[in-house]
Amino acid sequence: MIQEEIGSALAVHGLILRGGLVFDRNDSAPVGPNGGVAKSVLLIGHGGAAMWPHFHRWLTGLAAIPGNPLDCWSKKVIGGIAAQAGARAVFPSDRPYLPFQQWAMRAEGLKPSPLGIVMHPRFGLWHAWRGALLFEHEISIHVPREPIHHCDLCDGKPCLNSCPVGAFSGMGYAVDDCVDHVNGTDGTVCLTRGCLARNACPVAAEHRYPADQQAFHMAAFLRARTRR
Ligand code: B12
Repeated sequence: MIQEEIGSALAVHGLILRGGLVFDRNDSAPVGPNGGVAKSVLLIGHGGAAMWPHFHRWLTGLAAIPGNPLDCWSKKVIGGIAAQAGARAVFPSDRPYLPFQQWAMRAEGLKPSPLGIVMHPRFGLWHAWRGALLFEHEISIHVPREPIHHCDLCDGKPCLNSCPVGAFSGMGYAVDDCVDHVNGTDGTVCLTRGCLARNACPVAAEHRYPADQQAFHMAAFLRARTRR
């Protein structure tokens, strides 16, 4: 299966190929499909809410799913494509955590926003990764020219002034303050409409997730934090 075919298979589910990289000797590359060390990886994710209707349709009518249903859907869809492509699929929620953001920044030439979430030139903060395909051979990778980093051009940085408990600062992300707030009675807006800091970003507002998707991710994030 060549990369265009993988891209077409993903598009049916609202997913996209998000570049890739050939591991170098500074990487502790994971194991590939045949048990050897992987030589390369292709990243898979979504821009904006494109995958949401596909996931939602799949979820509707299913009995309760243990764990995060989005992880379950990602494993089903991407696992199937990996099998056809002769690759090993790995996922952002796999333990121990794989450095998805670091791989992705190299693959697409991206940089983090002040929130820590990686900024995308087209989708702003409204994108994520759902999996990756590992290969034991080198694949040909298109290396992007360094894209615009919107945060460099953003004067007011409203993302840093919009969290009700100041969880985002130059000191990093105060996860416990965020979780305590979102779990409390004053956190209803964050819980139902999504992170206020992320929503304050003026970039790519047209790709902002719909309210039900934002509420889904916030609930999943709280569950992940509690399970730790
Ligand atoms: C653990 C984790 C968390 C932890 C935070 C850990 C921390 N100390 O900051 C918790 C559960 C709190 C969390 C929260 C969120 N996360 Co998170 N998280 C992860 C996860 C599963 C592992 C990170 C890791 O340890 N990687 C391994 C190390 C070696 O790699 P690294 O690149 O150096 O990782 C560092 C960063 O990823 C950072 N980090 C992780 N999440 C977040 C979130 C924020 C806001 C910040 C500042 C930093 C941060 O912590 C790591 C260690 O320092 C990654 C997926 C992955 N496998 O990377 C998603 C991931 C980083 N999270 C993601 C997202 C979107 C979120 C949320 C915004 C989810 C939401 N609600 O929609 C929230 C933020 C809360 C909010 N206010 O909205 C996305 C980021 C997408 C992007 N565009 O960059 C990822 C890549 C998952 C994905 N499927 O794409 N997350």
